[in-house]
Amino acid sequence: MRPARPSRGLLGLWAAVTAAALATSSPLSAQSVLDRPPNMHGTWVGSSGTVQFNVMHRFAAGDPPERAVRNTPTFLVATGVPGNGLAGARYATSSPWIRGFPNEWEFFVRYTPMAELDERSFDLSLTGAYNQAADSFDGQITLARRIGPLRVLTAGRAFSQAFREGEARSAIAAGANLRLSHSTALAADLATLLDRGPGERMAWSAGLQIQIPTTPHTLSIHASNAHTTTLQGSSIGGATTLWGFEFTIPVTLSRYIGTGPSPPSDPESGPEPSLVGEDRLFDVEIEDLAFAPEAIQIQAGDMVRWTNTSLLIHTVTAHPDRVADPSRVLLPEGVEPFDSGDLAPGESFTQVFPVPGEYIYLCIPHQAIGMIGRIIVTE
Ligand SMILES: [Cu+2]
Repeated sequence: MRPARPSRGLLGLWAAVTAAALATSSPLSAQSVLDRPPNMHGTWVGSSGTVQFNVMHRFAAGDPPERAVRNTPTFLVATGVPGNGLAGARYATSSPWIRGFPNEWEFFVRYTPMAELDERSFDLSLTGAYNQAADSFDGQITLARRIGPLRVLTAGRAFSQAFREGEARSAIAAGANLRLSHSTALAADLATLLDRGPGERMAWSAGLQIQIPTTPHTLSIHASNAHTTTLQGSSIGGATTLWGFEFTIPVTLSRYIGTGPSPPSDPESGPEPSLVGEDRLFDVEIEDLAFAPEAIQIQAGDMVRWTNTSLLIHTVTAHPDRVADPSRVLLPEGVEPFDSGDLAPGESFTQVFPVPGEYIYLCIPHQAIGMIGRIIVTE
């Protein structure tokens, strides 16, 4: 028998995470399977105004002679909440682990207080969840960091009532994505309950992760012995290998209800310009799915240099004819549109701004998920 442990600490953690996640500024971000292996949730948080919808299916052929194909879909719906948070639910079906409850609802809140995008050396993410089938409060802490083409993730998980069996249990997981190119990665992970019983195997997965060119969608084609990707479901493996895929669909709500994503907030006081001769040069970094800073204020005649520090291709585009929704870019009257064209990782693009006014530009490959920036040019 496994020792039963009190779950009060876990409940406390869950409450704290929930409260923290409901607390304040949201980064532009969408989920990409390039940043996480198939059975790990990663540290991504969405932007509010974007609804993330992910569809995962895993298949296994049954016993002969019928060899009926069993299909275990997991759906995820989530949206960013202010304060680097994400709130959502997973609905996982045909799970064999919770007796009498094959369909799991998992409601969760994620909070990522530290992110590499904010120039930290790692991502730290906390998740609190309620698994309705197991009637269990679940928690997860995830650490992730990038080392060259590798993104490494580790997670600790705790369940107040694992698999509805009346006991608190915990699990650990680790995985990595290896970037092969700007749009493909190999990924794998392993997870284990810390007190595995008979018939309870480690959960594993291995997959090819793909960013579908010129769309905000990513696709994972994978194999795993885990049936679902709830926190509990991804912590236990079975004897059969399931084959499957996951497709991620960010839906920008504001595209459908009018005004477009709200333009970036007021310019930050920084960055400090450098001098090129007598001209001032401001640097903007192009990160994974965001311009940093998102908004800057400069003076007429200043230069701005964008540098792609991410592993994806991006553009800097203020050209109404080249974007899906021309109303989302803005140029002062009479100013020539500009477009960097594709910027590969490491490349940069410089533009001079002689005309005062407000400029709103976006990234063509990631316009649907609100990758947008703003420049205020004063006299
Ligand atoms: Cu982009």
